Amino acid sequence: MSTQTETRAFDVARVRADFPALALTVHGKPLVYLDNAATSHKPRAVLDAERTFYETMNANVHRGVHTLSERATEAYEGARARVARFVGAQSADQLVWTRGTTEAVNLVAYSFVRPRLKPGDAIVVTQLEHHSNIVPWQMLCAETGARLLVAPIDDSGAVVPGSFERLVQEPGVKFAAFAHVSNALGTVLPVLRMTQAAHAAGVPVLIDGAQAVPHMKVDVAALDCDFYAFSGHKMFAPTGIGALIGKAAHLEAMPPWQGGGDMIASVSFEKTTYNRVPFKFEAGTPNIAGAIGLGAAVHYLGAVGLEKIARYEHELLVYATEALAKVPGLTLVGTAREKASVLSFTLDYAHPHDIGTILDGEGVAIRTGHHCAQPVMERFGIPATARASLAFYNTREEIDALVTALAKVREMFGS
Ligand code: C6P
Repeated sequence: MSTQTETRAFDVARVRADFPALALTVHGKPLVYLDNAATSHKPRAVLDAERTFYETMNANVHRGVHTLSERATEAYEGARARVARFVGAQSADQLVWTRGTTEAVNLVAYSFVRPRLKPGDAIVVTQLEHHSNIVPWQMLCAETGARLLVAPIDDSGAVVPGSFERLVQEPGVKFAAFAHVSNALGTVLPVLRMTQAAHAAGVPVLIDGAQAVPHMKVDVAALDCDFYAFSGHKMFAPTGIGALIGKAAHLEAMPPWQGGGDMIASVSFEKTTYNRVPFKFEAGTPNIAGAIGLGAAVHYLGAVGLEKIARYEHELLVYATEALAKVPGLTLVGTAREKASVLSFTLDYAHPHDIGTILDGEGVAIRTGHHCAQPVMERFGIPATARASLAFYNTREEIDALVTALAKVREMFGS
């Protein structure tokens, strides 16, 4: 695709101008930011929304009758409605604000799954999961005597066909949790099929959408998943805010998990009654500015257009995959047919940490290591990879800069 066609389909230069951090230089070189799976940069619309909150309505929510508190509450609840709509939830009450994906998974583990487990029961995950979709389940298993069953992945990094479907049918399986998109490899999991298979076996599911929501249109109602978790900071919103979407009936039936202000209806030493959903899961003063920032981020994404973003990123991923294939000694780890925005690789003459350091010297930011997905590394028999992860503001020129910087690594380490 020529730059001209690219411009017509999707004006990447215009989008880039919205992100102040993309104009940074690092070690005297223009920043080439390819670490979007770790966290994304923020458009001015998000930065402005946070600033406007603090400058024009800073107050606590749900508490005051004064004007600022009413303004803050309106903006905060408006953001909840907007974010819920963005992922296809039928009601804003289905969205519980959390600190991010990690907290959302832990909430479900503690409040929904824990009371259902007895010794010998099981939870199904996949080998692709991020640690935050493994460890909370392991902690529950250790506490209750339940088992963790793991659907394996094949050499391409896709879940072995039929393995998940078989595991959810095993006796005693009470829950299944799996990623929508793998952060370590970029594999897109067949989440609709997996949800249907789990439901056919009577097993509720949680989908970890941390790496999906920034890259594709997500519709939780169409997926019919029981829970869907995601983080604001990976989708161009501030850190410290994220969401759990839950089916209304589940959220109603679940006990609260943290006690404190705002999650109660009334408190006395004899008896405390809880607030309604979703507030009963939101103890304490929330991240008000963060929620408003996330609301602004989804408004921004909606204006750019998720379909356009997905198409552009797919083309960029194909371009990057072809470009990296030409780098001598480079092995791409994760070659599943369905992939989104992640290129994990090794070089047979340099350790990933050395690759990352040399690339940084060239202004190219990638992540190196196990990416909080050590079982994935173990599956491929490697300790770490170098990972370039894309967002819709990245360009072909930046992929070329990555390839040029990799040539420097070869100069220094290659034979
Ligand atoms: N992955 C990465 O570099 P939090 O930290 O709660 O916002 O998100 C955790 C998380 C959960 N699931 C997936 C699939 C993820 O990718 C992440 C975060 C980052 O890959 C930081 S470790």
